[in-house]
Amino acid sequence: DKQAIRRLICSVATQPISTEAKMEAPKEIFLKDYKMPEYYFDKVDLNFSLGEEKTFVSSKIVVYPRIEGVSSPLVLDGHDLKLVTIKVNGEELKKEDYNLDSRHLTLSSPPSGTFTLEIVTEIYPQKNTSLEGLYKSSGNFCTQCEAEGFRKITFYQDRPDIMAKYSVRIEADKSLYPVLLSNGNLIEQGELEGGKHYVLWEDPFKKPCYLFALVAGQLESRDDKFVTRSGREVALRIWTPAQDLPKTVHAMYSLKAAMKWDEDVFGLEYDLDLFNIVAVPDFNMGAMENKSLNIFNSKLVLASPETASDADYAAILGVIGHEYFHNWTGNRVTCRDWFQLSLKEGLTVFRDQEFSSDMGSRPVKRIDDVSRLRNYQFPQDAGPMAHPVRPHSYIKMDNFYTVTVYEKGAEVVRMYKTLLGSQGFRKGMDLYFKRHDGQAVTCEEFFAAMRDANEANFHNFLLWYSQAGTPSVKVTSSFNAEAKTYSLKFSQEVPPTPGQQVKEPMFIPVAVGLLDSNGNDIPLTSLYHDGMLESISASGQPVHTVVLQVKKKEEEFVFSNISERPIPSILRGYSAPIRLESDLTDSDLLFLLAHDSDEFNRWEAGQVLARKIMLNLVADFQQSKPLILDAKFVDGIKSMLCDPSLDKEFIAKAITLPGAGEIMDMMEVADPDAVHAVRSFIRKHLASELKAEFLSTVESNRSTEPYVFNHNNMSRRALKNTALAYLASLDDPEITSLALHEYKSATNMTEQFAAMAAIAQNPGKARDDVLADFYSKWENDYLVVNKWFALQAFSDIPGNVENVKKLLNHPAFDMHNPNKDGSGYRFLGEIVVQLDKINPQVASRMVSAFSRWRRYDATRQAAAKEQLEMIMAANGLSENVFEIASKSLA
Ligand code: 0A1
Ligand code: ZN
Repeated sequence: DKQAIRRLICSVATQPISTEAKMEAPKEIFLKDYKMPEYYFDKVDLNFSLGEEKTFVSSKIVVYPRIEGVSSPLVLDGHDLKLVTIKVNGEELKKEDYNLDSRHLTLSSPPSGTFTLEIVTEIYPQKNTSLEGLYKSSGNFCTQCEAEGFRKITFYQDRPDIMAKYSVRIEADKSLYPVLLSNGNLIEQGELEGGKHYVLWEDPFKKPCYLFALVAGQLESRDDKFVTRSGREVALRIWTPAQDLPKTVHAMYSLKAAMKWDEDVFGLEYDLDLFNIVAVPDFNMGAMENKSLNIFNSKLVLASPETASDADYAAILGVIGHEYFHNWTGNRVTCRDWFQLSLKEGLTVFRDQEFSSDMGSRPVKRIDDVSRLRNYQFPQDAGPMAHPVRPHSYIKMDNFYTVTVYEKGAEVVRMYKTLLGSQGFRKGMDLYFKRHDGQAVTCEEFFAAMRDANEANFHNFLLWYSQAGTPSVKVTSSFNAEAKTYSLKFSQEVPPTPGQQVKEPMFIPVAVGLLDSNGNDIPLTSLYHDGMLESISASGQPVHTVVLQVKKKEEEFVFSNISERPIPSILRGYSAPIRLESDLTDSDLLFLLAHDSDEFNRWEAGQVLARKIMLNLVADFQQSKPLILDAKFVDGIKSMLCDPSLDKEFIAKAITLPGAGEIMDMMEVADPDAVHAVRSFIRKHLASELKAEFLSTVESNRSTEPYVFNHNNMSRRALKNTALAYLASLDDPEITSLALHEYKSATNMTEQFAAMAAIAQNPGKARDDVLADFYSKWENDYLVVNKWFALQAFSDIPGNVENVKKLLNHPAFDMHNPNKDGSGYRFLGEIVVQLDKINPQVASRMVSAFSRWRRYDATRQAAAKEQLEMIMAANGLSENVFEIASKSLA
């Protein structure tokens, strides 16, 4: 089509493409501006020639216009690329036929029908320190394309609604890169001249470019297989450097468990004959769900009893599951645009949470997930970076891989299940796949599938996607003995967040049970609501938990046939991501702690009580009053600790105090010193009052059996380690030698590390010695050394910043540490500026530590603000860091 080619409008490239291209003013991108692409890509053939200095990438793309016969400009994204040649329908374009700037390659009027576009680019993976696009990690090539890294590999419409079928040919030196991997099936391989070889991969499924992956290097695989329920045999391979292969047993177990679980619970089968996982040491996130070629941060693959803790084993199980589950929720059905990220992430986190629950203890998993939400997501939702589960705008998408999109997003998915029940939820999922397999869709489509499959009335549920901020719900109760009714009155408030001053009431599912005076669940029969009497037990079966649908700013529900004043168990299983305030008394809470059949709420009752106590003590501390701990609280903890009927991991959770972050989040002005002092005081007090019980807990939970990753054994270790940590707070030489004994006799990392951590609570020679010993044991295992470092970096001991600096010059930092001199702030500020030049994604994550500066006292505020301003003034700041720093100062 020579005519069409000649018609391409010529303009001048504004800037040469180079790695030093100047940053343009950061541009904010809005959801409301979404436009469908003018062109789609059908088939993409990529050809990589991997070299030591440069890599050539050739692409051949079949392009067709959205509307046949209409030609509009085709804008391709490209960043840090050197354009070598560009052809349309086989004809090379001249410089004047296209427009090239530092971020785009524009063909102003391409042919108006289907055409082929061929582009050759030159890239420099060896120089790529950002860990996005194609880069090198420990000598191997690997890729990371989500969210917008593919544009660093070749010119492309780098957006998830462009889905195409890919074939990938890779050629490279055979001795340096014996293994060459990409997505899909291996079609062909062979030798080439000059010591080179090549492979050809073909992925039969359409995919967005963010799911593209390539790996090349010296790797070996652990091989296994999985037979799907329809009888197809899938080859499973986990790739690592040869010496790490023994540490992939647990990852393989996790993968097979995930594959089976997705079949059993969601009826979802794997769709190719090969599934690869590659572990790389340099990776910005946890892992990535590239189609059939998942790439993982090594710490989420490699484990052995001696080097990985129970928490590591559990994280590996969860993340292997997460990435695998993305094959359906993310890959087969993907996102229309990046604002919809939670469509795949919230849903997939929900799925991995459920998987881990089914593989271990459901209540304990729920407790962990809710704690995480409270400690990380609540503060985000109350700070300058607060954004809805589906953000309205972003400068750099990388900054929106957040606890809000992931964890709050998972809570939103969980609410559908709470409202619809397991079967209704499954019907909704089935319909979602039936309607949208192979498509790039939005959160509304997920909502509609849930609604339509169940003919449900979801009212204003979609507000969960658009309103930021954690709703606050107050509930007051009253019992009417004559009428035998029990009323719960709810009122809700959603706090203002940046750009959203006024909020509408949300649709909040509140799961409620009522306990009688013996602690048993009262059968619930009917309730009055909106002037109507509604039956609760439609099937005639007794119902012990009912899900109230709170939709208005103020709303009352009245249970009938209640003959004694009940103790309410509200928000069972944490049925909505809200802050709940109730009129429960301390004795109600102690009663729930002892009796609630909902284990989550049992734990929660203890936490509510602990939070109350901690906040009161913080006030006392601030007024220099003596600190006194309520004896009833000590008794409550004691009875949990000594209750043989309880799950040990549950006990470990139930006797652990709420984190400092959670308490500061509830304060008008966060006071880290006071919270720290109060938390230490309570821990010490409990340890000294319950010393005998803690000691016997440690003793009775030792084991000489070899390490097994299962709930029983993990529970035992968790309880033992929690008891030891309490005891160590006493800073008593006898306890130190006990901990040292545990440290020396430990046969697994869980117990060895916990014993070291216990000793390291207190500064002194024992601490220095055990840290030195541990380091010398493990200095050759970087994953273990990372743990060793993290322990010290996050330590509470006085003067810790100097320790940390001295140690490794490592960027770790805890905003909660009391470092009034501001040296910690300067330390972090400098690191951010340096790191931003190398890896903007990680640098911007570190700036987030400053983002809640306004919550602190004047001295800390000044120190943090100074650093934020210093960062903003730095030369050549990345968009990533710019976005967080500027929003934090706004
Ligand atoms: N989709 C991955 C997370 C991920 C996101 C971005 C990345 O690079 C910037 C890497 C991984 C997941 O949810 O696991
Ligand atoms: Zn994910």
